Amino acid sequence: QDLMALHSYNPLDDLYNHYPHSLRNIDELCASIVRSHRETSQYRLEELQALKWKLFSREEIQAYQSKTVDEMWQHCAVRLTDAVQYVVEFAKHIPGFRMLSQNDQIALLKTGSMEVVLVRMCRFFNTENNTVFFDGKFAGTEVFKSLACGDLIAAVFDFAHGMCALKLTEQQLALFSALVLINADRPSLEDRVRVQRVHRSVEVGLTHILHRDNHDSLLHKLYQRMAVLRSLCSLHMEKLRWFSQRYPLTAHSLFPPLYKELFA
Ligand code: CLR
Repeated sequence: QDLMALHSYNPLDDLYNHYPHSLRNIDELCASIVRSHRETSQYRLEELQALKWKLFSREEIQAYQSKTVDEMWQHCAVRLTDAVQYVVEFAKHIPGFRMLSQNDQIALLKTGSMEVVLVRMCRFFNTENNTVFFDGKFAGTEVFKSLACGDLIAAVFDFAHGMCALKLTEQQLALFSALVLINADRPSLEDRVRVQRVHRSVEVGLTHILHRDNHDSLLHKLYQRMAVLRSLCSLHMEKLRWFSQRYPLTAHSLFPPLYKELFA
């Protein structure tokens, strides 16, 4: 419904008309976000490209499939938490993020870090065979069978596929990740106005980069991906509640503390 409004609103117009002097600041903001993304992205694209066809063997896949539900959940929770930790590092180096209160930083990470991990997943995804880089090799959905949440896995792979189709550059991906993270609609924020202000400046930065890259039409598509992200993350939370109910001991004592802190 609001998509038309979104489409016609260009934050750059505001900027060019009223604050031509702040373009330099926007460039600086973009540069820090891109640097932070680069320094926390774990693997460079060339490295991932070189590993692209390193697939799990039939035996290795069988070993994953014969893990118990709670063993596999624990294993994936550890991997996810590792990825989340890099997102926390990424956030800390976004200029406006550090200026927020600790409460608000945590509130943003609680709901946003998983979304950013899923955005980043497209760098680790091979669309030619629908596999994701996991535990050192590329894994298809069948590797995650013993988690017993096929619907979530299918939706996550679908999302990665859709993100890949947008063919974002590393800079666009960095700015989009920051935009996803700094969202004034998250629950339990103390200073929404301040978060909104940082959000706006990142939005201006992303718009600026897309404009420069001659790709203005991407903004609309990126907003659509944000809606899908929200539904994926609530599905993740739903699965986690289901799991914790069935395996309270694993969830309580074997999940990484950061995973529990952010999602439980
Ligand atoms: C995402 C991008 C990060 C590196 C990374 C690490 C762990 C990966 C994750 C990526 C993508 C999603 C992933 C995850 C481990 C398990 C998880 C493959 C590539 C799958 C979808 C299982 C989720 C299970 C939960 C329900 C516990 O920079």
